[in-house]
Amino acid sequence: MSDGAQLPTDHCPLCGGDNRCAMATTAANECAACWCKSTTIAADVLACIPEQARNVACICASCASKPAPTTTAGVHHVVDQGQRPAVQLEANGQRVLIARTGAQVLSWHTDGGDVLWTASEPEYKPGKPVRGGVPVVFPWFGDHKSNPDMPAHGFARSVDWHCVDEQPAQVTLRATDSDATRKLWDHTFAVDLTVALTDTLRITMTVKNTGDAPFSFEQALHTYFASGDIHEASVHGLENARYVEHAREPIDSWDPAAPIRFGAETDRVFQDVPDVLSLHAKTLHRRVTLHTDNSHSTIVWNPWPNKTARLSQMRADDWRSFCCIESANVGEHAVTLAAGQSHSMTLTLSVKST
Ligand code: TA6
Repeated sequence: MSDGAQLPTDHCPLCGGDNRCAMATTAANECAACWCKSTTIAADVLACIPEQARNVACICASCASKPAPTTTAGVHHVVDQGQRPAVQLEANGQRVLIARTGAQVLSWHTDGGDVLWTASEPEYKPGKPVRGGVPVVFPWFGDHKSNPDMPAHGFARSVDWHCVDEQPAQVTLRATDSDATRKLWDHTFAVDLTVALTDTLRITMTVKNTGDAPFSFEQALHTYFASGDIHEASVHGLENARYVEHAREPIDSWDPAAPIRFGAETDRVFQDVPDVLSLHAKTLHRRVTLHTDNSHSTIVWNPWPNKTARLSQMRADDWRSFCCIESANVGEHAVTLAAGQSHSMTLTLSVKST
């Protein structure tokens, strides 16, 4: 299959046998539901079909009926809502969906619902982040410091990551430099994102300098949390922390010694932050605790209506139901790595009904 020879269309690409189409043998549909017309075959099975064989030769009835190949317990290679390659983790009745594009955690379903939030008009496009879940920000945060043509929040959330390790209900995805990334940021690197699901969701971002010169980078796990009614939500743990407000239309005044409540556009970068924060989503009867390791910055963001109107994938009232609490190292806490050095930042999320 690897020599690129023209594939026989009358043989099953999986077993080479007669490929009377798996679905054509059903009474009604003449191949209507077969993978060559749609993706009704389990994604794990589909993933075993060489790329060049897809949409060329139908797989035969026996291969189509085979159970998906054995995978690591709790790890399934699937497709996301945009038919993009993704990985689903399952454990303790919970499931997490991670798109390979950007290694973006898209959802974390628990018995209390999705702890993460997705915009109302999401776009699942190749090379594009979905607005929601946990976009990975690297190697710079926000707008590029000197070139407005550069992608906001860096390029990591837009490139294709690949799976380098699987453990029960845990996967590690990796992105490395390429001609395209070196045009934007002329360094060689490897970034790993390890996502592990137990009764918590743990995300570890490890950056390695694979070059021969030092480099500095900023990073964030830009987590969108379902907040319930944002007017009733509060963020705890950042009391009296040093911050800079970046909102264009911020609240007139607020008490920095009190938990954060939302009454206007909020876009605050906190520095020297504690390792434990929490979101109280009152109307969801939910408290989410964020434990971090090696994260010295936190950004708390809600766009309020006027900025929401300027954002992609959003419906006008989306601002009412989410807030971002982003575990990060930005600004003065940007990280510098010598050649061959690595740095890891970990976010562990736990959720409790209240
Ligand atoms: O993290 C807060 C922030 O920098 C906001 O200013 C807002 O721009 C948000 O990120 C979303 O950025 P994005 O590029 O995903 O639209």
